[in-house]
Amino acid sequence: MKALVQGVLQGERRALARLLTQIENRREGSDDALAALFPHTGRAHLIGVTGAPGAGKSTLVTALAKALRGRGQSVAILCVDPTSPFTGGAILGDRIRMADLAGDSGVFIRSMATRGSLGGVASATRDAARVLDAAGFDIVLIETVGAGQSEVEIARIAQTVIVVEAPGMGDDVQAIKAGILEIADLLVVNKADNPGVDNTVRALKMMLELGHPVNGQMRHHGHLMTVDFPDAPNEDFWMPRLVKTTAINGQGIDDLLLAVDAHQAWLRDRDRFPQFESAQIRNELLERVRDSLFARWLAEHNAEEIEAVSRRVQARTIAPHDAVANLVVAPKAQSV
Ligand SMILES: Nc1nc2c(ncn2[C@@H]2O[C@H](COP(=O)(O)OP(=O)(O)OP(=O)(O)O)[C@@H](O)[C@H]2O)c(=O)[nH]1
Ligand SMILES: [Mg+2]
Repeated sequence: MKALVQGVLQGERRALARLLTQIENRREGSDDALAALFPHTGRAHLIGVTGAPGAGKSTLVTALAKALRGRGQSVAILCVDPTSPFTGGAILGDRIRMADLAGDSGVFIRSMATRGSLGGVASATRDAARVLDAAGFDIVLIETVGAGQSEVEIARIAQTVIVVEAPGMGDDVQAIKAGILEIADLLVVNKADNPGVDNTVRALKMMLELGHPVNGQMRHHGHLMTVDFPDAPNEDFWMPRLVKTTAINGQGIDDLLLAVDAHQAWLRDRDRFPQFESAQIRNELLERVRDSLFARWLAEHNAEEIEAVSRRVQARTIAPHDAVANLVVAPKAQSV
């Protein structure tokens, strides 16, 4: 894998593709390869693009990549599909859609089928993004379907998070998943050529204003109220920007790019990148510690043991809380 690492650092596409596969499959030597690349990371701007299935994320990412290429920036696209049972088809669709980017040496497209991947989607995505970062891409666009936990995990990886909505999906305020707006730095209402776009924009604007402490206002027990922020002046909150796009014809993409730039400048001017990175690293370390302790625990306990304890819990002879205490503390021979 050493040769692959060298190849990646020299910008060789084949080496990059092969190393990503090796790492995705957690082949022996993956960790060493990642460690060798790590000093070369931290330069790319990572942009997460998430949202409901079919909102137009891939189309938007393609349009965005074209616009970035137009400015001379190199772009890597990472499509993460953690949930879809139609993974093969979805990836094929994305490939066809993104075909107009093919042949451009400044663009690299990669789909990750992370279903059942060891160590989880977040860490697989993080590793792949790091390889792309080390390979020297200016921008790494990471597309994931907003399905539960994954969009929040992306927010921890990307510096800028774009949440994509489309008319008919976001009109009903209840339909907007709690939490997804909270991670949005930029909110895109795509398919602006469809009817109902203004309703969607209005609903989202309202939600954004309710959810963010701007203009000295914040939500308190569900009520909008005016408060002072002595330690946190208003300009220290990034108010998510809302951009209307029609990804299929490129309308609004320039505005979106300006909004991306504005967010980046906002982070840079406040020297937020180191802060962001240190929080991210802390998260990662805690996640990895948790995973490694759990892996160790699993290796020390067998299925029958766990089955036996779960039967005792079901029979009400022991409470779950005590069962766990025993399982975690007791050495294998005498557990519970
Ligand atoms: N009318 C219209 N259709 C669009 C627009 N953007 C995307 N579409 C269409 O919407 C469909 C879904 O687009 P995708 O880009 O695959 O959406 P996605 O969010 O990546 O979908 P998944 O990855 O499957 O979740 C495709 O048929 C696109 O051509 C748009 O701005 N207007
Ligand atoms: Mg897609």
